Amino acid sequence: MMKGKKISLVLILSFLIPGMKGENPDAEVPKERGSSQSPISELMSGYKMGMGTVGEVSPEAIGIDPVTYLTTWNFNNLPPEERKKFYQESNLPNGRLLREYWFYTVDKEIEIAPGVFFPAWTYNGQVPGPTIRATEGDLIRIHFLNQGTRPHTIHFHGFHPAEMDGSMPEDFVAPGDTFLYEFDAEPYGLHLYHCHSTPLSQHIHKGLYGVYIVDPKTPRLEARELVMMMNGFDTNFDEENEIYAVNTIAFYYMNHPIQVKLGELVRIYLVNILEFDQINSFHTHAHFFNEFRTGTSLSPNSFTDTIILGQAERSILELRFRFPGKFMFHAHKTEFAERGWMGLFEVVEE
Ligand SMILES: [Cu+2]
Repeated sequence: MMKGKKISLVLILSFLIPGMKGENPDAEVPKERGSSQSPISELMSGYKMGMGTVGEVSPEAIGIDPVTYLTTWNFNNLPPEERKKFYQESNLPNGRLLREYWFYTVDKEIEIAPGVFFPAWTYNGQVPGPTIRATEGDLIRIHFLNQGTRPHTIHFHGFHPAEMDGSMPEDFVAPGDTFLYEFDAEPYGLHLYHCHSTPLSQHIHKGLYGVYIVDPKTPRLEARELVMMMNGFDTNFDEENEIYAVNTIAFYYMNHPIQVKLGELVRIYLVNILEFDQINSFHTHAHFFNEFRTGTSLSPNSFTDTIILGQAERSILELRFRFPGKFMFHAHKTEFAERGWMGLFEVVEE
């Protein structure tokens, strides 16, 4: 990183201060910017400009492959027999659909950048936790078992009775204990869940959170759908984050670009759970998106390329890519981007 800053500074100085060029009459005249033979590309060749990490994380780094996480809800990444252990659907006599989940908490070390390990608290061994997805009006039932070492809960955003809120001391589930959460899936939109045990900042930033999607009864348009949780990690426990990411692993989608098709409708379920920092943001390069804040209306709130979200704020984003190639997306808080919250879409023609 420091090396990059020095190179940039020298380049800027040489372009801005005429005297610097005059000192060396034999120096070649810099070619036009954008030329493949320019001094910039020579200097930067073989240098990643801080856009990524060296090395790779292990396949089991966060309990789920971040590429798989993008398109996984209701454990649809698991083979049928394995999936039944964590998710089952059944029809109730009144015609409603019951969606049952088996969740547990467990302490687990995860790898958030190559060689950077974090002692996480997890739902079902993964960070973020498993994505829950229902249709408005379904009945959701969650069998919760605390296998961790601290009292935990699952606090859902969305409508539910007081005894299902998972936020008061009497709601805390002690290690080894169980609790049954049950509530209707409403309102339709994009929500989240997280532990609400105390101290809350610790229970959240350690990794106990996940995405909760409620689809409207009339489905949204068919789209390539992607789940993204903006998060961060305080690796030295000074209540400031050292690593920032979307879906936990720093720069993962720089090294593994998210494949999308030219012209197809892409829908992003974007949630911000970042602890300690007041805001997070999301920016797409060269393309604009419709933003549906909290996903609770079918009319977009804005058409833009950058949004800002506080903790627990979330938006559904819809866009179509107009050009093939690689396009960055990242926090437009530069510090976060440089510390891992940066990725690529790779737009391919069919
Ligand atoms: Cu907790």
